[in-house]
Amino acid sequence: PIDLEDFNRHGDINTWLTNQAASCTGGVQCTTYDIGNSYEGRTMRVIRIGINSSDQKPAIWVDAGIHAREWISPSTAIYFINQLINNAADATVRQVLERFDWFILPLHNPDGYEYTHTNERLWRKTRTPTDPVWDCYGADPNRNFGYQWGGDGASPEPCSDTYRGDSAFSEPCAQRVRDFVTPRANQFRAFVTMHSYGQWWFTPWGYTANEVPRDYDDQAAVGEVVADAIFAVNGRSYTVGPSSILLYVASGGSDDWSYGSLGIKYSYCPELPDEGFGFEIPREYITPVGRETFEGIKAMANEIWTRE
Ligand code: 0X9
Ligand code: ZN
Repeated sequence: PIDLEDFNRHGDINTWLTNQAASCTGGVQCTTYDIGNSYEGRTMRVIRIGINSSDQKPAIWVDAGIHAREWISPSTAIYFINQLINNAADATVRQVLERFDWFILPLHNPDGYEYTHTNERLWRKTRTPTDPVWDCYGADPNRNFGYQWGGDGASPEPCSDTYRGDSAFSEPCAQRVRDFVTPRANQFRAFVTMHSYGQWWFTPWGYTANEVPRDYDDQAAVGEVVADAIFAVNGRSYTVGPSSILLYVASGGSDDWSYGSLGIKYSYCPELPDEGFGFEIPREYITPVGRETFEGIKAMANEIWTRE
């Protein structure tokens, strides 16, 4: 079993996903998809949650844990899943389940995540061997996606923490997400990939600061609705805008890919809070951060629904 007020291990999270899916009641339908394995052979498990689910229903994609050390991101995805399944009697939860199917992958990079539990708390990348001479491991999965891959802010050096990988989608985890999301792209109204830290609700582009997307005004307006909803819960302020302008230029991110390659208009890369602890935000914050972010994402869903 997992402890919802603690950070959990990959195997326990996967078992919990299966058990949660089996326990869905009250008209809520849950399905799990094993979308493939990581480099070290760990199963990547997605859960779909909705009311009157179908392959045509508008859907929202949420993934977490693409960067291994950003533990508050998977814990927040787990908070979402628990609320969507076990609090579906709540009118606002029910409404977002009626309007959208929710596809949630709580651990995009399970090899890196497990390594942060067993060996090195601040590991960021995957665990594929990259340089036998220097004994380096891992590519940055958020530099490995195939839109503007290899551009600015992504290192060609295998030992770098922002190594882009040998080629676009060289990392098994990035391939699995690509192969699962691409055929469903028409269903997805939003793509949200959760990171930490800094309290930003990033919009594209990541790869360039020289132009903003054609849809930027809509992307930013929906982002501001999210920020307001988050602020209303615990008073934490988020800043909305392109990561390339607010933080730094970085190419090959999954948010740029979902928008640029798949055309999913509302593509976001939130950076969850740190409370001054950086990546090592303590477990006491799991519930408050989960709660406020869940309010934010419900507000996002409803704002998108209203606009369509
Ligand atoms: O650098 C990243 O991948 C993200 N920041 S983090 O501290 N979590 O590593 C920001 C990514 C923003 N999106 C793109 N650059 N596409
Ligand atoms: Zn990150």
